Amino acid sequence: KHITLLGAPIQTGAWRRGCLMGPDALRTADLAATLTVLGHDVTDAGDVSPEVLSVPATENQTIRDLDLCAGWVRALQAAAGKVTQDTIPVFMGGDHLMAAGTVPAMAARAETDGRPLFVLWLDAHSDIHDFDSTDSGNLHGTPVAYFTGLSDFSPQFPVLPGRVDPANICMIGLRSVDPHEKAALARTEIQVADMRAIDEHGIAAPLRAFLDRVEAANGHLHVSFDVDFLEPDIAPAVGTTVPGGASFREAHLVMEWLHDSGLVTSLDIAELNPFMDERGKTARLMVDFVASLFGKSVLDRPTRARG
Ligand code: DIR
Ligand code: MN
Ligand code: MN
Ligand code: MN
Repeated sequence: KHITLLGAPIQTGAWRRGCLMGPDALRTADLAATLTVLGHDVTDAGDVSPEVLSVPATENQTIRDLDLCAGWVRALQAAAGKVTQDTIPVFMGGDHLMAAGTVPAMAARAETDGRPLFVLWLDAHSDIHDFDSTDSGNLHGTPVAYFTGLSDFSPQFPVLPGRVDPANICMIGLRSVDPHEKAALARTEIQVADMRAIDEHGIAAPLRAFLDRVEAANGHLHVSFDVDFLEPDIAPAVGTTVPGGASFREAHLVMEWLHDSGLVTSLDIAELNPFMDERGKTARLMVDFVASLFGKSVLDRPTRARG
Protein backbone atom coordinates (compact mmCIF):
# COMPACT_ATOMS: atom_id res chain seq x y z
CA LYS A 1 0.00 0.00 0.00
CA HIS A 2 1.07 3.58 -0.49
CA ILE A 3 0.95 5.55 2.75
CA THR A 4 1.45 9.32 3.04
CA LEU A 5 2.34 10.82 6.40
CA LEU A 6 1.10 14.38 6.78
CA GLY A 7 1.85 16.46 9.89
CA ALA A 8 -0.94 18.57 11.38
CA PRO A 9 0.80 20.38 14.25
CA ILE A 10 -2.27 22.29 15.43
CA GLN A 11 -2.50 22.98 19.14
CA THR A 12 -4.81 25.97 19.44
CA GLY A 13 -7.89 23.76 19.60
CA ALA A 14 -6.74 22.49 22.99
CA TRP A 15 -6.26 24.27 26.26
CA ARG A 16 -2.85 22.80 26.98
CA ARG A 17 0.06 23.55 24.65
CA GLY A 18 2.31 20.81 23.27
CA CYS A 19 0.34 19.04 20.54
CA LEU A 20 2.38 20.93 17.96
CA MET A 21 5.17 18.48 18.76
CA GLY A 22 2.96 15.47 17.99
CA PRO A 23 4.05 14.91 14.39
CA ASP A 24 7.74 15.16 15.25
CA ALA A 25 7.36 12.76 18.18
CA LEU A 26 5.78 10.20 15.83
CA ARG A 27 8.63 10.73 13.37
CA THR A 28 11.18 10.36 16.15
CA ALA A 29 9.49 7.12 17.23
CA ASP A 30 10.16 5.84 13.68
CA LEU A 31 6.66 5.75 12.25
CA ALA A 32 7.85 5.86 8.62
CA ALA A 33 10.49 3.15 8.98
CA THR A 34 8.13 0.93 10.95
CA LEU A 35 5.57 1.02 8.15
CA THR A 36 8.23 0.54 5.49
CA VAL A 37 9.44 -2.66 7.19
CA LEU A 38 5.86 -3.96 6.94
CA GLY A 39 6.16 -3.69 3.16
CA HIS A 40 4.46 -0.36 2.54
CA ASP A 41 5.60 2.43 0.31
CA VAL A 42 5.77 5.41 2.70
CA THR A 43 6.13 9.11 1.90
CA ASP A 44 6.49 11.76 4.58
CA ALA A 45 4.93 14.86 3.03
CA GLY A 46 6.00 17.13 5.91
CA ASP A 47 3.81 19.44 7.94
CA VAL A 48 0.85 21.56 6.91
CA SER A 49 0.94 25.25 7.93
CA PRO A 50 -2.15 27.21 8.92
CA GLU A 51 -3.60 29.86 6.66
CA VAL A 52 -3.50 33.38 8.05
CA LEU A 53 -7.13 34.32 8.48
CA SER A 54 -9.23 36.85 10.27
CA VAL A 55 -12.79 35.64 10.77
CA PRO A 56 -15.79 37.36 12.37
CA ALA A 57 -16.07 36.91 16.13
CA THR A 58 -18.57 34.41 17.47
CA GLU A 59 -21.23 35.37 19.96
CA ASN A 60 -19.58 33.07 22.49
CA GLN A 61 -16.63 35.08 23.74
CA THR A 62 -14.93 32.16 25.50
CA ILE A 63 -13.67 30.60 22.26
CA ARG A 64 -9.92 30.39 22.16
CA ASP A 65 -7.76 31.34 19.16
CA LEU A 66 -10.61 31.38 16.66
CA ASP A 67 -8.62 32.93 13.78
CA LEU A 68 -5.79 30.47 14.01
CA CYS A 69 -8.15 27.51 14.46
CA ALA A 70 -10.11 28.57 11.38
CA GLY A 71 -6.84 28.97 9.46
CA TRP A 72 -5.86 25.43 10.39
CA VAL A 73 -9.21 23.98 9.34
CA ARG A 74 -8.91 25.60 5.93
CA ALA A 75 -5.31 24.59 5.44
CA LEU A 76 -5.93 20.99 6.50
CA GLN A 77 -8.96 20.69 4.22
CA ALA A 78 -6.84 21.96 1.34
CA ALA A 79 -3.90 19.66 2.07
CA ALA A 80 -6.00 16.57 2.76
CA GLY A 81 -8.07 17.39 -0.32
CA LYS A 82 -5.01 16.74 -2.48
CA VAL A 83 -4.59 13.15 -1.28
CA THR A 84 -5.52 10.81 -4.11
CA GLN A 85 -7.48 7.55 -3.91
CA ASP A 86 -4.41 5.34 -4.31
CA THR A 87 -2.92 6.62 -1.05
CA ILE A 88 -3.77 6.04 2.59
CA PRO A 89 -3.04 9.26 4.46
CA VAL A 90 -1.93 9.12 8.08
CA PHE A 91 -2.61 12.55 9.54
CA MET A 92 -0.26 13.12 12.45
CA GLY A 93 -1.77 15.56 14.95
CA GLY A 94 -2.09 17.87 16.50
CA ASP A 95 -5.15 18.36 18.65
CA HIS A 96 -8.48 16.87 17.58
CA LEU A 97 -9.69 19.98 15.78
CA MET A 98 -7.50 18.51 13.02
CA ALA A 99 -10.48 16.28 12.19
CA ALA A 100 -12.47 19.34 11.12
CA GLY A 101 -9.92 19.56 8.31
CA THR A 102 -9.18 15.94 7.51
CA VAL A 103 -12.61 14.33 7.74
CA PRO A 104 -14.54 16.65 5.37
CA ALA A 105 -11.73 16.23 2.84
CA MET A 106 -11.92 12.44 3.13
CA ALA A 107 -15.71 12.62 2.75
CA ALA A 108 -15.23 14.60 -0.45
CA ARG A 109 -12.65 12.08 -1.67
CA ALA A 110 -15.05 9.20 -1.03
CA GLU A 111 -17.77 11.02 -2.97
CA THR A 112 -15.61 11.07 -6.10
CA ASP A 113 -16.11 7.31 -6.48
CA GLY A 114 -19.66 7.42 -5.21
CA ARG A 115 -18.99 5.65 -1.93
CA PRO A 116 -19.97 6.84 1.55
CA LEU A 117 -17.41 7.76 4.20
CA PHE A 118 -17.71 6.02 7.56
CA VAL A 119 -15.88 7.33 10.62
CA LEU A 120 -14.67 5.29 13.58
CA TRP A 121 -14.16 7.76 16.44
CA LEU A 122 -11.91 6.31 19.16
CA ASP A 123 -12.02 8.82 22.02
CA ALA A 124 -12.96 9.42 25.65
CA HIS A 125 -14.96 12.39 24.35
CA SER A 126 -17.66 12.88 21.73
CA ASP A 127 -16.31 16.25 20.48
CA ILE A 128 -19.80 17.25 19.38
CA HIS A 129 -19.92 20.76 20.83
CA ASP A 130 -20.46 23.83 18.68
CA PHE A 131 -19.57 27.51 18.96
CA ASP A 132 -22.56 28.15 21.22
CA SER A 133 -22.52 25.07 23.40
CA THR A 134 -18.83 24.76 24.26
CA ASP A 135 -18.22 25.72 27.84
CA SER A 136 -14.46 25.26 27.69
CA GLY A 137 -14.01 27.41 24.58
CA ASN A 138 -11.59 24.78 23.25
CA LEU A 139 -12.48 23.98 19.67
CA HIS A 140 -11.01 20.46 19.72
CA GLY A 141 -14.35 19.63 21.36
CA THR A 142 -16.29 20.53 18.17
CA PRO A 143 -15.18 18.66 15.01
CA VAL A 144 -18.00 16.10 14.97
CA ALA A 145 -20.77 18.73 15.07
CA TYR A 146 -19.00 20.47 12.19
CA PHE A 147 -18.26 17.62 9.79
CA THR A 148 -21.73 16.13 10.18
CA GLY A 149 -23.40 19.46 9.52
CA LEU A 150 -25.32 19.02 12.79
CA SER A 151 -24.43 22.59 13.83
CA ASP A 152 -23.75 25.70 11.80
CA PHE A 153 -20.13 26.85 11.92
CA SER A 154 -20.43 29.52 9.24
CA PRO A 155 -18.98 31.89 8.43
CA GLN A 156 -15.94 31.16 10.62
CA PHE A 157 -15.26 27.64 9.29
CA PRO A 158 -15.36 26.80 5.56
CA VAL A 159 -18.39 25.44 3.77
CA LEU A 160 -18.00 21.65 4.06
CA PRO A 161 -16.33 20.10 0.99
CA GLY A 162 -17.85 16.78 2.10
CA ARG A 163 -20.19 15.87 4.90
CA VAL A 164 -20.43 12.72 7.03
CA ASP A 165 -23.84 11.19 7.70
CA PRO A 166 -24.17 10.77 11.49
CA ALA A 167 -25.55 7.27 10.86
CA ASN A 168 -22.11 6.38 9.44
CA ILE A 169 -20.23 7.24 12.64
CA CYS A 170 -19.35 4.87 15.46
CA MET A 171 -17.80 6.21 18.66
CA ILE A 172 -15.97 3.79 20.92
CA GLY A 173 -14.46 4.54 24.31
CA LEU A 174 -16.59 7.45 25.51
CA ARG A 175 -16.46 8.24 29.20
CA SER A 176 -16.40 12.04 29.47
CA VAL A 177 -19.56 13.51 27.98
CA ASP A 178 -21.22 16.62 29.37
CA PRO A 179 -25.01 17.22 29.42
CA HIS A 180 -25.08 19.15 26.15
CA GLU A 181 -23.09 16.44 24.36
CA LYS A 182 -25.25 13.72 25.86
CA ALA A 183 -28.39 15.40 24.53
CA ALA A 184 -26.75 15.99 21.14
CA LEU A 185 -25.74 12.32 20.87
CA ALA A 186 -29.24 11.20 21.84
CA ARG A 187 -30.68 13.24 18.96
CA THR A 188 -28.43 11.65 16.32
CA GLU A 189 -27.98 8.24 14.77
CA ILE A 190 -24.33 8.14 15.81
CA GLN A 191 -23.60 4.73 17.31
CA VAL A 192 -21.97 4.95 20.71
CA ALA A 193 -20.14 2.21 22.59
CA ASP A 194 -19.24 3.90 25.87
CA MET A 195 -16.87 2.29 28.37
CA ARG A 196 -19.80 0.68 30.15
CA ALA A 197 -20.85 -1.06 26.93
CA ILE A 198 -17.27 -2.24 26.45
CA ASP A 199 -17.18 -3.63 29.98
CA GLU A 200 -20.50 -5.36 29.49
CA HIS A 201 -20.02 -6.81 26.00
CA GLY A 202 -16.34 -6.45 25.15
CA ILE A 203 -14.85 -4.15 22.52
CA ALA A 204 -15.17 -6.70 19.71
CA ALA A 205 -18.97 -6.68 19.53
CA PRO A 206 -19.57 -3.02 18.59
CA LEU A 207 -16.53 -3.02 16.30
CA ARG A 208 -17.66 -6.10 14.40
CA ALA A 209 -21.16 -4.68 13.96
CA PHE A 210 -19.76 -1.42 12.61
CA LEU A 211 -17.23 -3.03 10.26
CA ASP A 212 -19.98 -5.24 8.85
CA ARG A 213 -22.02 -2.12 8.09
CA VAL A 214 -19.09 -0.38 6.40
CA GLU A 215 -18.46 -3.45 4.29
CA ALA A 216 -22.13 -3.89 3.35
CA ALA A 217 -22.30 -0.25 2.24
CA ASN A 218 -19.02 -0.55 0.28
CA GLY A 219 -17.79 2.42 2.32
CA HIS A 220 -14.48 4.09 2.89
CA LEU A 221 -13.41 4.04 6.53
CA HIS A 222 -11.67 6.91 8.27
CA VAL A 223 -10.32 6.17 11.76
CA SER A 224 -9.88 9.12 14.12
CA PHE A 225 -7.77 7.92 17.04
CA ASP A 226 -7.61 10.32 19.99
CA VAL A 227 -4.83 9.26 22.35
CA ASP A 228 -7.17 9.74 25.34
CA PHE A 229 -9.17 6.74 24.08
CA LEU A 230 -6.47 4.81 25.93
CA GLU A 231 -6.02 4.29 29.64
CA PRO A 232 -3.77 7.15 30.88
CA ASP A 233 -1.36 4.75 32.61
CA ILE A 234 -0.25 3.40 29.23
CA ALA A 235 -0.69 6.68 27.30
CA PRO A 236 0.09 9.65 29.56
CA ALA A 237 0.99 12.08 26.74
CA VAL A 238 -2.37 13.72 26.30
CA GLY A 239 -3.81 17.00 27.56
CA THR A 240 -7.13 15.69 28.78
CA THR A 241 -6.57 12.35 30.49
CA VAL A 242 -9.66 10.50 31.66
CA PRO A 243 -9.31 7.38 33.80
CA GLY A 244 -10.89 4.11 32.75
CA GLY A 245 -9.82 4.06 29.11
CA ALA A 246 -9.18 1.26 26.67
CA SER A 247 -6.48 -1.16 27.71
CA PHE A 248 -3.49 -2.06 25.57
CA ARG A 249 -5.16 -5.33 24.65
CA GLU A 250 -8.48 -3.75 23.72
CA ALA A 251 -6.86 -1.11 21.51
CA HIS A 252 -4.53 -3.67 20.01
CA LEU A 253 -7.43 -5.91 19.02
CA VAL A 254 -9.18 -2.93 17.43
CA MET A 255 -6.07 -2.20 15.36
CA GLU A 256 -5.66 -5.81 14.19
CA TRP A 257 -9.31 -6.06 13.25
CA LEU A 258 -9.13 -2.80 11.36
CA HIS A 259 -6.22 -4.20 9.40
CA ASP A 260 -7.96 -7.47 8.66
CA SER A 261 -11.09 -5.65 7.52
CA GLY A 262 -9.19 -4.07 4.63
CA LEU A 263 -11.56 -1.13 4.92
CA VAL A 264 -9.40 1.67 6.35
CA THR A 265 -8.58 4.38 3.81
CA SER A 266 -7.38 7.18 6.15
CA LEU A 267 -6.26 7.71 9.74
CA ASP A 268 -5.93 10.59 12.24
CA ILE A 269 -3.65 10.36 15.26
CA ALA A 270 -4.94 13.13 17.52
CA GLU A 271 -4.09 14.81 20.81
CA LEU A 272 -0.60 13.37 21.25
CA ASN A 273 1.13 15.90 23.53
CA PRO A 274 4.79 14.90 23.77
CA PHE A 275 5.38 17.56 26.44
CA MET A 276 3.40 15.31 28.80
CA ASP A 277 5.13 12.11 27.78
CA GLU A 278 7.49 9.84 29.69
CA ARG A 279 10.54 9.49 27.45
CA GLY A 280 8.55 8.96 24.29
CA LYS A 281 6.45 6.14 25.75
CA THR A 282 3.13 7.28 24.30
CA ALA A 283 4.57 8.17 20.90
CA ARG A 284 6.15 4.72 20.68
CA LEU A 285 2.90 3.08 21.75
CA MET A 286 0.99 4.95 19.04
CA VAL A 287 3.54 3.89 16.42
CA ASP A 288 3.06 0.30 17.58
CA PHE A 289 -0.72 0.61 17.24
CA VAL A 290 -0.44 2.16 13.78
CA ALA A 291 1.85 -0.71 12.81
CA SER A 292 -0.80 -3.20 13.92
CA LEU A 293 -3.38 -1.35 11.87
CA PHE A 294 -1.08 -1.67 8.87
CA GLY A 295 -0.42 -5.37 9.20
CA LYS A 296 1.96 -6.11 12.03
CA SER A 297 0.82 -9.37 13.61
CA VAL A 298 2.03 -12.54 15.26
CA LEU A 299 0.18 -14.99 13.05
CA ASP A 300 -1.17 -14.58 9.56
CA ARG A 301 -4.92 -14.88 9.47
CA PRO A 302 -7.25 -14.69 6.51
CA THR A 303 -8.13 -11.05 5.85
CA ARG A 304 -11.32 -9.72 4.44
CA ALA A 305 -9.35 -7.43 2.14
CA ARG A 306 -11.01 -6.26 -1.02
CA GLY A 307 -9.73 -5.01 -4.32
C1 DIR B 1 -13.81 18.78 25.95
C2 DIR B 1 -12.80 18.57 24.88
N1 DIR B 1 -14.94 17.88 25.90
C3 DIR B 1 -14.27 20.21 25.75
N2 DIR B 1 -12.62 17.26 24.49
C4 DIR B 1 -11.48 16.60 24.28
O1 DIR B 1 -13.41 21.07 25.86
O2 DIR B 1 -15.42 20.43 25.44
N3 DIR B 1 -11.48 15.80 23.30
N4 DIR B 1 -10.41 16.73 24.99
O3 DIR B 1 -10.66 14.87 23.02
MN1 MN C 1 -11.11 14.06 20.78
MN1 MN D 1 -10.59 13.04 23.78
MN1 MN E 1 -16.97 19.21 26.92
